[in-house]
Amino acid sequence: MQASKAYEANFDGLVGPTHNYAGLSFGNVASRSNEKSVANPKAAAKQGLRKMKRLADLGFQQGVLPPLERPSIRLLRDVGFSGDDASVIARAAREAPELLAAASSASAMWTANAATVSPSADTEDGRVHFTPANLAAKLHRAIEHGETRRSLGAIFADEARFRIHHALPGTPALGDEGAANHTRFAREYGDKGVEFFVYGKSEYGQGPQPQRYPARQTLEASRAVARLHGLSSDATVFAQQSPDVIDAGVFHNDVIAVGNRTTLFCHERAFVDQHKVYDELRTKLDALGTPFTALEVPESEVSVEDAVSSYLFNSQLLSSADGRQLLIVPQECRENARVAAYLDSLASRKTPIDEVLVFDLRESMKNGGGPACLRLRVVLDEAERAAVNTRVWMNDALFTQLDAWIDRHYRDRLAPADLADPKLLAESRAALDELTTILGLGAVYDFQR
Ligand code: SUG
Repeated sequence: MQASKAYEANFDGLVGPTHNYAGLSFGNVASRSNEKSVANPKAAAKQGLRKMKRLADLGFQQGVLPPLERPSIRLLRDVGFSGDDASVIARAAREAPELLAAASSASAMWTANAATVSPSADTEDGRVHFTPANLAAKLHRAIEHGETRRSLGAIFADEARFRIHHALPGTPALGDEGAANHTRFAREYGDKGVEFFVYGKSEYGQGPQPQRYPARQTLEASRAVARLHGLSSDATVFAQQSPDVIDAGVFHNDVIAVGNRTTLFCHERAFVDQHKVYDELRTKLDALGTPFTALEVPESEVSVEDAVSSYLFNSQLLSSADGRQLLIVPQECRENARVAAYLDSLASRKTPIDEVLVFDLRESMKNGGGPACLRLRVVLDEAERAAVNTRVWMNDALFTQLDAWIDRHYRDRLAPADLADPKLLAESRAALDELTTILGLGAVYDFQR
């Protein structure tokens, strides 16, 4: 049977007005090394918006996911600060600035961590399944999933086509970081595919563990998501990330590997028993009549350290309508001589990558978020695409509206001390209030009253 035509849509997170550098992510080298530097939320939002626009202009299906309401007054009240909102912020700034920083993070911009998504071609009930990630490893991220679920519900509202689960219980045994640790292979997007789940450690099983930095994703969480989505065991592969690379700063699999259709682009040190992983992927894809190519980058050409500093693998691998494969990389890849040489050599090698496009995402990169972190992939067939809230698709009009909206509401400078400024909450609420109308989101924000 011919599968219906389907597309991979990318939903990028719009950077929120509180974007800042608080050093909240131990194990994420960029986050820690830029701690307390001054951020530019306006530039951050515009850099992300320009990526969305360019990819939409190139003919890709590009959607927008809204920021969450930050600072989270709810978190600050949950940890015991009381009084009116301004007093809550003032007391938190005085007594627990680290909690105020967690409550203020704009981390929902990295929508690769918003959820894991399985297309309808893979799921038992034929719906697109979403499981918001509990992000249990970090406080500032663990507070995202409830609001993320509301946003997804406002965009993928048709319950006959979309199933939005609750996040897994937020405990270390079930630590889940979403699509950053998940890739899907399929011949055409609408065909049944093989879903590839990568975990950092098993809570109850055997296996090596990182020593220096935390493994955020567990095997138990990955298996739970596959079960919830109704995926079959002959079309799923679970692989462990090398503990050594986690210790070198690879806090999510998408910092060392990216997959698209029949291609896996990764570093040679990405996985435990890497060749067994390829074999299992190849065998399971072969059973579906789907070829598989692993384009592996050796340490001798690009070290893990180069991969972490340049984010070569935090790239988007996209199939254009004419069948060419594009690699979307951050400009840090051009600034690293070995990575730049590798990318330049692609043209003369026989690889599945036909073209490389470079983007300035400096503001997000300084927090460890490259092109792939900023997007959530959702494969949709025509009917599913038509069921998505139409206002979130990027086009000239939406770009112009959002660009002006950023100009109206965003600061161009946000230092850590500014998080204590009670005006930031009012500014942020005013921005999101207006965004609700622009994106047709209904009552997605409750403004925590
Ligand atoms: O969870 N950084 C994020 C970056 C997430 C990147 N996502 C993917 N790889 N898919 C994180 O570590 C830093 C925030 C700060 O330090 O202010 C932060 O949360």
